[in-house]
Amino acid sequence: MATVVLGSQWGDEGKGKLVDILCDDIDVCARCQGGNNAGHTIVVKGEKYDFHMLPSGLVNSKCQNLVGSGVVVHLKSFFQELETIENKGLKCRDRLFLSDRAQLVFDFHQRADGLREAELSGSGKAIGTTGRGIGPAYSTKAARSGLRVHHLVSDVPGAWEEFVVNYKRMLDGEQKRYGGFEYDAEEELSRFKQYREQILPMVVDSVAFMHAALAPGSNKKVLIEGANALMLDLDFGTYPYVTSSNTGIGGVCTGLGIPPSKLGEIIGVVKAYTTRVGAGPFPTEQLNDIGNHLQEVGAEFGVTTGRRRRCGWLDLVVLRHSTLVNGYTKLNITKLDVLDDLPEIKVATAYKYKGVVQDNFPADLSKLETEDIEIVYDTLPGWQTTTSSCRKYEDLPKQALEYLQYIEKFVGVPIGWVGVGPGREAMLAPS
Ligand code: 2SA
Ligand code: GDP
Ligand code: MG
Repeated sequence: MATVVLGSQWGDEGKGKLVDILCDDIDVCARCQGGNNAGHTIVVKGEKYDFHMLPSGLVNSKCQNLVGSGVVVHLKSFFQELETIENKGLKCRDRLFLSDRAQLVFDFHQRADGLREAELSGSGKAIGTTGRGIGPAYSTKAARSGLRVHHLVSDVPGAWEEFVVNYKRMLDGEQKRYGGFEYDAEEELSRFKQYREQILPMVVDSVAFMHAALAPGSNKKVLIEGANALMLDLDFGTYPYVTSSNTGIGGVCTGLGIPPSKLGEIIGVVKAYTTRVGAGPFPTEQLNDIGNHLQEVGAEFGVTTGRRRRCGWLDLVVLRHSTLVNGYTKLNITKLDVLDDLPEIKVATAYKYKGVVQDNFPADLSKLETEDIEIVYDTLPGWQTTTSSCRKYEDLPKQALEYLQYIEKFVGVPIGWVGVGPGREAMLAPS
């Protein structure tokens, strides 16, 4: 059975750190969706690793890593990321695999991403994407005009010529849509010819790869690393202020070709407060000293774009919605230490619309923008002492334990881990 790690809020909960810790005992780590929009930071013995498209399991030298079929792959960034990690002393190439069904991201997808954002910003509706071409690449995939890894590496006669024809058709489509921007197609195509040789040894049929790893008797332990988070899910997040993949549990099955019956533990990673990067609703956002305090103490900057993250209180309405969709069996609460100095801590427990409690997170985001919406908070006492040096769950201050129990009780899912710092050693597990 595969263990799954998913973001439960708007991303950057600290998924990478948990994945790294679990990978100590994992044989295969797989990414199922997203692309190099993600940013997963891992800190090992003071050394920092930032992963964007590659699985965080690469830090563990015994772990094989798969970029699954649901991922959109910008090959230039793929190789740059690989080189950056290898320069830190990790040997990766012989244990990194790429699905033959993964979609390719071209530079024109990134251009289209920027041009669409510029278009939307005219009406104040820009999404605040990472500019990595994620939306346009998933759009060409859904429109059935995209190119996949197998198209690039095919040895069928005429495959390259066919690749070029389809590439030009796709580029032409984007240029028509965005007013004929200048573009050096020949340069990109010649690069792709080189990438072909470079990726060939890594390309696998990921369905066969995953099923071999999960086969009874294979004795392999598999972990699936979610990217982004449920509130950025294309269907269940704050649409249209979302990314273009299914970041929830659905994306795990569709992005790897494995059935739900192969899924074991589903771990929801929950930041002890909430952050969001990019535009869109954020009911518990604190545009005040509290928000600034969380941003500064939590060092909340985007790992991919360097953008300042918006900050606010923990939103249990969001967490309940996320739990319903993803079916967490355990939670990892992270960055508890960031709350250390606060005299009191608030958590949102309900939204009221026109005075009536809403049971679920609304699909209609405009409700959240009216004066008829009220965010109901509960206030808990802070602990005002440092937790970052705690190395046992039981050593956490009483008020911190009560805060954790409050979350556990509200969502009805046990806490398996609590983070009190960025390093591997700063992860506590209740006995
Ligand atoms: P996109 O680029 O099309 O996926 O953007 C759509 C929305 O999804 C958000 N998004 C993210 N939110 C949080 N973290 C992400 N990764 C980076 C990080 C972000 C960064 O780890 O810090 O560096 O800015 C991520 N990726 C996508 C995005 O902000 C849009 O709201
Ligand atoms: P991800 O996208 O979910 O993997 O999260 P990011 O890596 O984008 O952001 C989480 C940030 O918080 C990273 O810089 C981590 O090193 C850091 N981090 C993770 N867990 C903790 C924690 O428990 N406490 C503190 N202070 N930092 C943490
Ligand atoms: Mg991140």
